[in-house]
Parts: sequence; structure tokens; C-alpha cells
Amino acid sequence: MVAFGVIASVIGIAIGLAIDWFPVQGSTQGEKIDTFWDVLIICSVPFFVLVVTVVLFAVRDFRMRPGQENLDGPPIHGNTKLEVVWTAVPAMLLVGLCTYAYIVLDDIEKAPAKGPERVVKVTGEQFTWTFEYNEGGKKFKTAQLYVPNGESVKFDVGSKDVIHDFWVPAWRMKIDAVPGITTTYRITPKRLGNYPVVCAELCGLGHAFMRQTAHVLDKAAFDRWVQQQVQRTAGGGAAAGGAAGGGGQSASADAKALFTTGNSAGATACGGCHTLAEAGTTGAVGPNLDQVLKGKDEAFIRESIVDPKAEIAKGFPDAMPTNYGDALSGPELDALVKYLAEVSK
Ligand code: HEC
Ligand SMILES: [Cu+2]
Repeated sequence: MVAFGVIASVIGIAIGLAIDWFPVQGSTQGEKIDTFWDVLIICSVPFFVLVVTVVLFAVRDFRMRPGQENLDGPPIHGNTKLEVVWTAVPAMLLVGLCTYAYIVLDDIEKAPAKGPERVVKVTGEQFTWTFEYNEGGKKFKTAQLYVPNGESVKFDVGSKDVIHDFWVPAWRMKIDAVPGITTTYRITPKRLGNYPVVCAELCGLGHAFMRQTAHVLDKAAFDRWVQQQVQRTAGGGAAAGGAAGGGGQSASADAKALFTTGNSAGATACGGCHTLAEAGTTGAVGPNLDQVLKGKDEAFIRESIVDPKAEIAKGFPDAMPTNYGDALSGPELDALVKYLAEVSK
């Protein structure tokens, strides 16, 4: 039995460690968390094997045989030594693992020893995330998350409505976004690339679509991106106004881009949820706009975008983001409404 248990434990641990449980590891915090996971596997597999082995051998050796139906074994009055052992060993293991977990948690929540730290304000709302930056005194908001590789970033997380949960699985850390309080965590990205941002708290009908992207850039690319955002925020109104007023061609081109990719001020792409033939999108979360906008006037379209809760389209969830009134500039909204009215005629 012991030999069986040892072999099964070794195989179990080997399988447990060989399985690729998680998405790519994208932060230095992730290393410690993944190591902790491996330790948990090493500690828990032998206990699982112990229990299952005893059950299997007991079933084989002590099962009731024909003619024994009415026999009962001798009465058992407990075994103090055994009970002490099976209480003390798991208790010690538990205390040990809790201590280790506490040390890991304390370590991954620590502020970096040197240098100022970037703070990004994260706001959840049904059903989108908005990220607010303050780069050298210049403030701006975006719908996608950008961070430079190798630099610690602290997230101040809040919510405008219900409880959400800010999670980038590749970074391993997550925390609830709770209305009325600010929760925080920090990570240091260690891998370039794009990773999903997920809401990990069921927050309403649009919960599953509350997904954006975290972009990890090298420092130079990040600085260029910040420069663009600062320019956009400073001159954004004028530039967009110019485009919208600058002839039908460019206005409709801009509106189409807005529809298919959103903007960087917090407006997520309409096309992810809506089908619109002219824009080549096939989203099916919300109504097919080719069909439902036929014959509708600009006022209806405008209201549907700015105040989607005013009228919920029949048969669809109340899942359209409610932040477009803020996230689209005046000219952007005008261009989008005009474009939709034209192409759905
Ligand atoms: C997360 C998914 C999602 C996104 C993104 C989204 N919508 Fe919607 N939209 C919906 C859903 C669901 C409905 C139906 C419920 C409602 O009426 O609010 C809807 C309704 C509408 C309606 C009203 C249709 C009707 O028949 O009443 C219009 C118009 C509309 N959306 C346009 C847009 C535009 C324009 C954008 C981008 C600026 C956009 N939507 C972004 C999900 C989305
Ligand atoms: Cu949410």
C-alpha cells in the first residue's frame, strides 16, 4: 500500500506540475503566485492519494463477503494516538501553507523600493472599463490600458454603479471594484504584448462583454503613446471638429472608424456588439442596425447611443455601455449619428 501510494503521489505531482494551468505569465508578481500554486500541488496531491489509496485497499481487503451479511466487527473505541496524528499533521501543514501564503501576499503587494510609481485610475461601470492617467501633470482618459514594460504600476480601482472586478489574467492579480471605495493593487509587467482585461464579478447582463485590452509596450513606445494622448486631449476637440466639418467624405470615414474600433477616450467599438453591413461588422449582442435603424431619424439614433436605457430594444439584454455621452466628443457623436442615419436608410 505504501509503495502504491508513493508511486501514485509521484506520478500525480509530475502530472500536476506538467499541466499548463494558466495563461502566459506577464508580471513579476505572477512568478511568485505560480510558484505558490506549484507548492500547493506538491502538498495536496499526496493527501489526495493517501485518502483514495486507503479507500481502495479497504474496499479490496475488508469488503463484505457472502455469508458475512449479519456479522459485525468488534466495537471500536477510538484510537487517541491516531486521532492526535491525523489532527496535528494537517494542522501543521495548514499553518505552514497559510504562513507561506501570507509572505507571498505581503511581498506582491509591496511598493517598489526605488523610484516614483505610476498610478492608473481604473473605473468600472456597466459595461466597460475606463483608465485615467496622470503623466507628468498631464491628465487623460482611455478605453484601453497601456503600461510600460518593467515599471511598477499601481491601480486605484473604483466603480460607478455595481461591483465589478478588475482582472488581467496574465498578470495574475485581481481585485473588486466597489462603488464608494478605492481598492488597489500593483504589478510590474515583464512581458511585452496584448492581454485581455476581464471583469471577474458577475455585474449584469453585459458582464461577459466587459473585456478590453492591456497593452504592454517598451518604454519608448509608451512615451510616444503618452505624447499622442496628451496631444489628443489638448487639441482633440478642434481636430475632431475640423474633420467632422471637413466635407462628407472624411466625416463618414471617421464615423466608420469610430464604429469599428471606438476611440481612445473610453468609447468601445460598436461593431463588437452590432452588425452593420456598411462597416463590415457582424456583432450579435445588440440589434442588427441594418434592420432596426431603417426609417429611424437622427434623434432616435442619438438617444439610443447617449441614453441606451431610455428604451431597451425588445428581446435584447440591457447591455449597451452607458458612457458614450461622455466618451464621444460632440463632433464625434454628430458624425456617428449622421453616418448611421445615412447607411441604414
Ligand atoms: C457591449 C455591447 C454593445 C456596444 C459596444 C454597443 N451596443 Fe448598441 N446596443 C447593445 C444592446 C444589447 C442593445 C439593445 C438594448 C438597448 O436597446 O439598450 C443596443 C441598442 C442599440 C441601439 C438601439 C436599437 C433599437 O432598435 O432600439 C442603437 C441605435 C445602438 N445600440 C447603437 C450603438 C452604437 C452607435 C454603438 C457605438 C457607439 C453601440 N451601439 C455600442 C449593445 C451594444
Ligand atoms: Cu463588470
